[in-house]
Amino acid sequence: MSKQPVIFDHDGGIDDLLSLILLLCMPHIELKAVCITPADCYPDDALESTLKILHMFNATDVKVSVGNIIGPNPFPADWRAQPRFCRALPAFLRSQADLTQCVSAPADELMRQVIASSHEPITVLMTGPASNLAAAVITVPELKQNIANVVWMGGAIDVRGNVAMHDHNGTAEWNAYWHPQATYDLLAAELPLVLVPLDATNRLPVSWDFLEGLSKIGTPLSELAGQCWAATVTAIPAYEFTYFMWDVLATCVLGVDSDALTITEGRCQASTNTPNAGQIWQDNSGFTCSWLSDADAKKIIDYIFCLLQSKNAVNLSNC
Ligand code: AGV
Ligand code: CA
Repeated sequence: MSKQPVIFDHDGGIDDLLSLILLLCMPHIELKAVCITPADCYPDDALESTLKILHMFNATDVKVSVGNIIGPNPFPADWRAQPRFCRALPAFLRSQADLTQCVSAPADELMRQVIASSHEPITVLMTGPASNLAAAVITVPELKQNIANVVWMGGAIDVRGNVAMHDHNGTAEWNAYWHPQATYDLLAAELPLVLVPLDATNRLPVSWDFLEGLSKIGTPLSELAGQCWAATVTAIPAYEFTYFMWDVLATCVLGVDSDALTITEGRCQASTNTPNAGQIWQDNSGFTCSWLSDADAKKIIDYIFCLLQSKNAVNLSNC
């Protein structure tokens, strides 16, 4: 069976890095490129951690680029600094960042090149704002024909959002809010899109039960993942500040049995203005898309635990 080619566009958060690890564990996935959106991170941290994770998996052929599109609504600085913690872990310090994997073209251009040159329609997984893909398909609409599907962690459809700003009514999710125009443009492109909104990710908080289950696996990879997730628990237990497996769930959509997922098809609209910039809601006159309206947390966690027993991390002997 041939592998499914994938472009991964992430924004360097702790769960974005965990998502990269899980993606590299999936035997049916062939990662072609990693695009970094400088959103919920500082891009130097995100680039170095990305290259080091690729090295852990000996993924030397994967091209990497940092984007230069900046949305109008910056993430809080505390959140952007959080993933620097991963850089300080011994397994990251011991790993090597191969800068020759970086291309000089910005991330939206790398995306165009990789989509256009793919021998079969490619999947785009996005766990940060949608800016790079939106720019790529607006400038070169023919690319749409070579996109098999798009999975995007973004939106809050029938639940409240997670943006708490003075000029916002709380209906948006942060990835959609960082660059509301890109959110609108992505929906308007009517790609074969599955949104992974807060409706589904709310099922997967990083709980103590989850961390205890993870601690029992005992592989170098599960230990490393456990250390990364441990860095998120200072957010527990206030609801607004709970850390969820937002991006990790979106990543699992690429590989978990479909009976773990409830996907709803419909039409959605997105706002680009205050007070609800970045809100995505169901609207019969909106754009065709589908979204993960629910997820079976137990099946997803079993799948994550299974992936973390992968032998793919050949350069990660111990932590
Ligand atoms: O809204 C979820 C998105 C995901 O892509 N990000 C974090 C995930 O990578 C923003 C975010 C919401 N709440 C946060 C976030 C928090 N408490 N800390 C860091 N980032
Ligand atoms: Ca993210």
